[in-house]
Amino acid sequence: MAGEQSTGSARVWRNARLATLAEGLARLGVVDHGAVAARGGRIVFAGPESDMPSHFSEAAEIIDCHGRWITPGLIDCHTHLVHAGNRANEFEMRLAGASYEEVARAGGGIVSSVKSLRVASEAELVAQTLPRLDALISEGVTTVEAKSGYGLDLDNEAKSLRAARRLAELRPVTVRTTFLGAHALPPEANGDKDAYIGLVAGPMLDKIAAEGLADAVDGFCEGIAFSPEQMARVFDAARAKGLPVKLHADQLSNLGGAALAASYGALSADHLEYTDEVGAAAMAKAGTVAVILPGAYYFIRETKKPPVGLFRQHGVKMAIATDNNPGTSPLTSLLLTMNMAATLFAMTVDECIAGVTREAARALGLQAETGTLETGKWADLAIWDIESPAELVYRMGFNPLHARIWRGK
Ligand code: DI6
Ligand code: FE
Repeated sequence: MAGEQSTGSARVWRNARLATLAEGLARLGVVDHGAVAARGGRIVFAGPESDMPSHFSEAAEIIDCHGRWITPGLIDCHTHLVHAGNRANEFEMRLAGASYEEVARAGGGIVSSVKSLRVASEAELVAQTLPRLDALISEGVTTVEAKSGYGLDLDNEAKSLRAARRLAELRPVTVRTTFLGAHALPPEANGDKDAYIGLVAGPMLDKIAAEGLADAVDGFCEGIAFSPEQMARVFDAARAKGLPVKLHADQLSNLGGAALAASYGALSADHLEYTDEVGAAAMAKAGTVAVILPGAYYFIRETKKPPVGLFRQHGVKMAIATDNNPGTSPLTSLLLTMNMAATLFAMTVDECIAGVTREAARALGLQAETGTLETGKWADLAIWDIESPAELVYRMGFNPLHARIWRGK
């Protein structure tokens, strides 16, 4: 009986090659003849098959992986997945020569997505978002972050976050929600950014925190959005609620966003094309993860690359994400995102794979739960029909996923 207790309903994936991504191991922590065992949704063993306790090989449900590779389930740590409609029209304007900032200043941009989201019901939002979520899931994503930021008033920001929470009830995936009230100025604010920030940091955050709708707080620190001082007011309010912060920083210009985020101990600073050495050093000191978003860089044809070399030099951890959003990154492939990070920013294969697993978990504050194949973590796995991990980064538009396991199933 004791034996049965200890095996419970364990499942074992054997005869596999593992990229464990365990911290501090060289080259993705590869195990050539590996096995993973899970029970109760958690990993109870991951390592060489010859080291696996024998009770797992005796009593568990055993899946032969025939030498396939297993990585941690992928994590998309920065998305604006919940949105309504699309902005293909603005894409055409930009193809005809307008810049992203020009489109935004002409009343398009984020505000046009706000109009679409406000007239959509929560159910409609969920229905429009599910195909994007399914696209991510089909490539092995087991955790996804979803921001608000297209509601820009209390009811619509709450609606957006509720829709994000609902996704996790409809699909086998972990959803982390982020309140991005400070994304853009809504039309009814009549240009008064300080007054709007007062709402974001006051009644909006009060209600969203009270309802437990957000796992973190984010903002857009940029000339076309909010100043470092305004973002600091939002971060002070988040801190008072015990919510971690992140920041869209230095995407189109250097306002010192990375350093600001670091000074609040932010989980991550994201985009970072214009971040300088002061910002990189501050992030390293604070343990703030750099979230690299090549989809947005590509789609708005930015030419300034994020300072990946500086992040390496200073030991800043780097994650990679889709930034899925209707304006600057209508991208729902984390595999393609890895290829872009490698091709556009010369990130290595190992950096790319760590960037969508271990470091993406860190960017969400989930490093104790997911992102590596290690005992105690959620049994979130992706099983791939590949001969080497480099293939995950190398291909463009091909999906070699064999199976995806979320919480052991
Ligand atoms: N930076 C971005 O790239 C997205 N948000 C942000 O702060 C763009 C969002 C949009 O254009 O809808
Ligand atoms: Fe974003």
